[in-house]
Amino acid sequence: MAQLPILEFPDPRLRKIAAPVTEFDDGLRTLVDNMFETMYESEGIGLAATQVNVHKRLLVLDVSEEKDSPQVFINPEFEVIEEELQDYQEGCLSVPGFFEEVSRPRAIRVKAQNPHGESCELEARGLLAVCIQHEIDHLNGKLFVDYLSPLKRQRIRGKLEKEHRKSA
Ligand code: GNR
Ligand code: NI
Repeated sequence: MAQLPILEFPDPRLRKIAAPVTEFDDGLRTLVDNMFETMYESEGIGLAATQVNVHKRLLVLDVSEEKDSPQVFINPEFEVIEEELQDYQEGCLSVPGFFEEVSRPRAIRVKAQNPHGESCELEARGLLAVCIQHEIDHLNGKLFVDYLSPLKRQRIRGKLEKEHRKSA
């Protein structure tokens, strides 16, 4: 297994739209393993392929306390089943150090495939619903900072660019 580098805002590669996964092969399963290692080592609760510069429609997550419930979603799609919004203080491994409230529909139905190409479906609410929507946004080139005011987004951008210059 290998840990993969994570792209950070405002890297333009985070804006790419990911393409559907079509090959359910060993290469895909290796990518999934490496994404889990990267997510757990970074202490994230989710990771989209976009964040590791792979522009394919897959994400991994584990929202359990014990970190013993890995879930993989390939070619995920969702529909809102409860329009009522829930606010959650979101963070992102691609926007390190910043946490801001985002409102999203509180319950969704998700359709996806597993690493063998089999279809699965589930209903999600609470943190799981937040995380799946956050990750699917990544696959569509969208970040949680896009929900903030332009001023807040600009300040975060400026601070991260300064960090990147320091470490370059
Ligand atoms: O680790 C993460 N925590 C988190 C907290 C609130 C809402 C969403 C998330 S996802 C984030 C990991 C990440 O960046 N996934 O894309
Ligand atoms: Ni994220």
